[in-house]
Order: sequence, then C-alpha cells, then structure tokens
Amino acid sequence: MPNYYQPEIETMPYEDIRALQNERLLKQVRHVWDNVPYYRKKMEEKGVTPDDIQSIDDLYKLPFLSKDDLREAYPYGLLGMPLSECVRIHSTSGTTGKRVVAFYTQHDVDLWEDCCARAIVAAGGTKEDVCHVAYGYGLFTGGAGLHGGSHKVGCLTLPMSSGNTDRQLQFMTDLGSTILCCTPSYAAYLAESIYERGLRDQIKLKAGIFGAEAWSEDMRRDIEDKLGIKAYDIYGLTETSGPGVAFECSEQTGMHINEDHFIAEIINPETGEVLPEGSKGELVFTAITKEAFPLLRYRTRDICVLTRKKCSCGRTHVKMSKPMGRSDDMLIIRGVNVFPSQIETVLLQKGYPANYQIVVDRVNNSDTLEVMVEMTPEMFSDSLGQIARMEKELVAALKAMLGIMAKVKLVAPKTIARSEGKAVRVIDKRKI
Ligand code: DLL
Repeated sequence: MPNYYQPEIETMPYEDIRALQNERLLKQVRHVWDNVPYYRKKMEEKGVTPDDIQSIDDLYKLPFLSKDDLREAYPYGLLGMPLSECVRIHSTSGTTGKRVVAFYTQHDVDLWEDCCARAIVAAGGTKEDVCHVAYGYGLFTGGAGLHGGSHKVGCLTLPMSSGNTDRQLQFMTDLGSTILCCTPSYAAYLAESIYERGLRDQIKLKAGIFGAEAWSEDMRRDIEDKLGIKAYDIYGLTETSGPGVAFECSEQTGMHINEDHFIAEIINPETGEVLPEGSKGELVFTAITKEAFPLLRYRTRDICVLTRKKCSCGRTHVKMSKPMGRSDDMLIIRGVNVFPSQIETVLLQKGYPANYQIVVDRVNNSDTLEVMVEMTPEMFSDSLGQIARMEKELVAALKAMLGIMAKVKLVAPKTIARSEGKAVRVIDKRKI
C-alpha cells in the first residue's frame, strides 16, 4: 500500500488541483504586483495587470523570469516580504557570475519541509527510519531541505553533511541508517567504499533519495545493486526553495511535481511558446505559495517532459521526466548537440563506473572532445594492447550515440577525483 504524507493533497482529483492553483495564482500575482517592483515593471512593460490574470489559462501573458533577472535584482530586488519577516537565505552553487540568493519566511520553510517530507514518505520513510542526510549543509539547499523533511516525518535524522567518508560509514553501520540522502555521485562513491571495505552485510539501508544533478537509469541500477536499495530521484532548485519541488514514488517513472505549490509549464526554449503535454522543452515554474521569494514563470533551463498519465501510486500530481540535461549544459561540438548524460549512458552500458571527465577544447579552429574514463579494478590491465582495444571499442560506441568522434583515454582506478556534492563532469576549455 502506498503511503502519503498529505494524502488529501497528493491524491486530489485533477479538477480540484486546478481550482486550487487558480485561486492561489490570482492571489500570488496580486502579492507580487503589490510587493515586487522589479516584476511589476516587467508586467507593465508587457502591458499586463493582475486583472488580466483570471486563471491558469492566462499564465502565458505573464513575463518570464530568468537567472539573469535574479542576478540583476541581486540581492533584494525580488524580495516579496519585508526583510524582518525573513528567517533564512540559501544560495546557488553557481561558479560563474553573481550568486543567486533566495529568501524564506518561516511559512516558506514550513511548506518546503512539507514537500521534502512527501519525498521521504514516497520513498517508504516512516518515523521508524534513520535518515542519513549527506547532502551539504550550509548555503546549498540539499542538507537543510531533507533535514527539515526528515524531522517532519519523525525519522531519526543524522545531519552528516557531505564529506568525511570514514565517519559516514561509521555512523551508517553503528546507527543503522535506513535512508540515505545525497547526490547520486556521492552515493556511487559511498557504494564503492562500502563494497571495498566489505561492509555490505553491516549496512541496513533500504532506500536512497538522490538528486541535485543529472543521473542516468544505468547509474540508478548500479547504485541499487551495489547497496541493495531502491534509489529515488528528487528534484528542485534554490530559486524555487530547494529539493522537493518534485520527487519519485514507488513507480520510479518520473517525479511528481508538488502542484499545490508550483505550476509547471513546458516551453520552447528558443521562442518561449508554451508546448502541449508530452512535449520536450524547458521547464518553467510559477511558485504560488511562496511569500519571500515569489517567482512567477521562472525559466529553469532544465529540459524535460511532463505527463499526466495515471500513476500506480495513486498520486495525481503531474510527473516530470528526469531532466535530459540543461539547455545551458548542452555542448555544441563541431555543430552537434552533445549532452554529458549521453556519454554517461554509454559508459555505464559498457560496464565502466560513473567516474569520468569530459574535456572540450578548440585546436586549429576545430572542436575536440576527450573523455577520460576510469577502469574498474577488474578491467585494469598492464597490457597496452588490451587497453587500446577497450578504448577503440568505446570510441565506436560513443560515435554511435553522439554521431561524432571522441578521443577516449582510459585511466587507472581511483585517478579521477570523487565528488562529495555535485560532480564536475565537464571542462570546457573553449570558455576559459
Ligand atoms: O540542486 C536542489 C536540490 C538539492 C535538488 C538536493 C535535489 C536534491 P541548485 O543547486 O540550485 O539546487 O541546482 C538546481 O540542479 O536546475 C537542475 O539542473 C539540477 N538538478 C536538481 N535536481 C536534479 C535531478 C539543487 N534530480 C539545478 N536531476 C536544477 C537532474 C537536477 N538535475
């Protein structure tokens, strides 16, 4: 039997969700118009007033917000409440340009933690569980979000943060962690360490809640097999509060978006046109309950598909597919669109671990693509001929997937730095 954290909301009939969204949208547009001069100006420039928005059908009339807007309005320009009402900030992990800072009232924190609690319960969590939170704590939203959700469910919460793998494994075995929350790349690293130290029999993990970065179905299977758990995806971004905007249920075929808090749209990233259900495009969110940072029509840059197919778990909220890469993660190499996730899929299918680095450069006016891939200890060999054969086989498999030639360099086990948070997979030297 599926479990719900807030069944009256999570299994609400579609018409009721829509009615709730309509009501909340109208209120939110008014709130933003009255309290966020930056967005009000954008609406005025487009000739839109709150009276023009009578239901979700009018959403398309509202202007988009992008990361550039957030940077321009940094730090307080999009604040919807007096600073004295705010109790928290979080910030993106962005490495370029100004960071994005998001604000929360106590009400915002509360609703966000509810969303994360829903994700934990959907992964089978109850108050009997020991929830091991190994997402980073601090400005990053991963630690705080899952921590708050775990409290709400009533799990025993281990606020581990990321890093210090010895300590992670010690607590995991001594305190019997049953749910692991961290990035998929850190989960893969922990799984590798558990395997190497022969600790598999001493861990009690049953589920993992992994997100914050792209991970493939092959990586999911790999982690599930190594740890003997079910691995659930969780999605979110700092701008919309953090993790828990969407989460996977027992069906593991996409993530339910918490539609009582967010209206999702898919648009054509080039033209901004709203696309029908089932189309692949850029995900756009309108936050309809947030007070302090009430973003309307925020362009996430994440490319995915939405579907309302009936779900066996009984939840009625729309599902998003795994993001198929970000529109700004896409590499254009010799005119061909390449997503790092395509490369990962090839590597995992060929039995390589998910430890790789992609280096893009420009030599003699032509783009080059090099993929450094770690071998497993079982594959590792001193025979240069054997390694050359394996590299050749990978070059062919990558050519079949990407349509272009890549140079492959196989390296010894443990040579590529492990990530404790979001993995850095791509080095694009053309941009340096
Ligand atoms: O990554 C929030 C989060 C924390 C989500 C913990 C899940 C778990 P940011 O650092 O602002 O926030 O990064 C947001 O990360 O636009 C996506 O591109 C990517 N992302 C987040 N979750 C997933 C996922 C957090 N499940 C950006 N799959 C988003 C793929 C994801 N990409």
